Amino acid sequence: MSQHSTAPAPTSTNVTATPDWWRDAVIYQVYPRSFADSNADGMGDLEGVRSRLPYLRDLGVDAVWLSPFYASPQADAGYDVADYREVDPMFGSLLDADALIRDAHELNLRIIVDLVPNHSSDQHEWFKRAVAEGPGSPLRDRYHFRPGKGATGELPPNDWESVFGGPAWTRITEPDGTPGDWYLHLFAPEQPDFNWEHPAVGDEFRSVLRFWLDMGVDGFRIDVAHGLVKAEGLPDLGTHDQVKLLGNDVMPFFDQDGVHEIYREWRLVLDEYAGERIFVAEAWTPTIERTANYVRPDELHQAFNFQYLATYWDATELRSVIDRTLDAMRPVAAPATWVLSNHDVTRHATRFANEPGLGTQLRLAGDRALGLRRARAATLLMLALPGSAYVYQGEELGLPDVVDLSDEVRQDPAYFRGAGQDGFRDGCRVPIPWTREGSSYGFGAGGSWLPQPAEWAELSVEAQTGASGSTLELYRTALTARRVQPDLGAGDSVEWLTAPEGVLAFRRGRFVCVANTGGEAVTIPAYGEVLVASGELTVVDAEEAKLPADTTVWWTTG
Ligand code: TEU
Repeated sequence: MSQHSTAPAPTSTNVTATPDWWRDAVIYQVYPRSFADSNADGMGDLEGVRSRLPYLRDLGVDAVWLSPFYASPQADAGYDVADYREVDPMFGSLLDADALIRDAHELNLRIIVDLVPNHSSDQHEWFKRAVAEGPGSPLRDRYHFRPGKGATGELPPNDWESVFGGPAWTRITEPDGTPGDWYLHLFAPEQPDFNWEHPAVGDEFRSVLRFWLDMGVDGFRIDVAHGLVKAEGLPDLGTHDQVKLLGNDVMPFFDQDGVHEIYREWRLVLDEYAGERIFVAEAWTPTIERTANYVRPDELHQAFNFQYLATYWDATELRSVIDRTLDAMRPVAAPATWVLSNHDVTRHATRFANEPGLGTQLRLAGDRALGLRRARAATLLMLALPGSAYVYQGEELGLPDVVDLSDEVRQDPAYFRGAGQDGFRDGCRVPIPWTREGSSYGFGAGGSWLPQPAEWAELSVEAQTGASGSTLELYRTALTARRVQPDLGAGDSVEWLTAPEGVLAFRRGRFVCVANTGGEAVTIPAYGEVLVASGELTVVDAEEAKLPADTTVWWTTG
């Protein structure tokens, strides 16, 4: 937080002006339906989030990113937007959004909203009219409508598959009842992809940006930022091994060079507004080097580091991804980002409770205690790295994924279309336990849309607050340290120190971070004073300390 000593000055958004605040910001992801429920309908809402803002301020984060709360039929938990300028009644109203933004700013928290430009809901006005107006409707050009192949058009126009499984095309029934054109949806059928070659689409989204910027938001997380532009002619892929999100070649529907043009235009809009507002790209690209293209100086500010998220708890692999990330970001002068969990992947406490190589969507509980120990250590490692870090709601409580949800309560469309796909995302979306007792452990007074396990009473905010050694207190201590210590978070490099096998050690100014990813305790030099540790460390003498397995420690060296 090198620049956080800057004198407070009012900005248009009322938060303290801190130049480059986003370069080392810790950004907390709120998944609104699962955070806090103010009206006892079992579903979280904006009022619920507002009531918990003091908790987020005390946790020590800089900004809050909210997953979508727009008008939506909720076919994909709000990532199917029917009206980009409305709040879904399930989450509240525009007035609630306004109150939330204002209150957050009073508390010096910034608000980032989720923008979903790759596709709309099939209940969006444009799409409904495109279908209802019949063949030849000019609104069809705003999406990807195509005639089918085969004698009667009975086959999809190309071989692309949806990320959620099955064909990426659905055939419509024309107003006269006959089978008609097909439309493209890289996700669920209820999420038709926009045609970004059509100027009306770009005009609309620049206007939507302005709508929320005028509301006072501090930035946007761009959903599927890699997907907006499709290769000319929508060419067949010719293979069915097509929906792996990382490490593939560039796909005709992902990471096309044309997307960068869009972001250069958006950047001009954003920069008209005071207060250093930002864009963060949700861009799944084959390599971190290609991710760096999204954060060139005239494009977006940050991009999620999914290569880091997909790395197992292993010193060699972690060091390699950290080096590659920093090397890729340096030439474009963008901050690295670090993320371990979000609403699309198995929580890191559960990933690390299991064997490596199982991917980021599993339904195995694994060794819970081991997973939690590693998750805490992984978080401390992440928070010592230069750049910006993302925390997903509930990870500060050490929540695991809920792996035994029954099919009746699951809502993730990826699960139900999952012909060979992953799609176990409900397990990381279970509502937050705030209290030991009460309906849904304080989430709300009306139960919770996904059932919470009974063990979560002891993982609640209430149970962990002030409890020495709790995961919540570990996060608070680490986040506070980041806020007050200039050397954590700042810069664009780490100085690696010699360390035993399975151990990562690096210096960051007046700090040393040592992470033991191995299964045995190791003896390491006592680098200074222990600032925070994810487990019990034995200081042997003035020179040496014993670092237990799966533990990270931060030292201050002077
Ligand atoms: O996700 C994009 C994406 O490709 C993956 O995260 C994907 O959802 C997952 O691997 C499928 O199993 C974004 C959102 O974060 C996600 O919640 C949405 O479902 C998706 O876009 C569509 O909007």
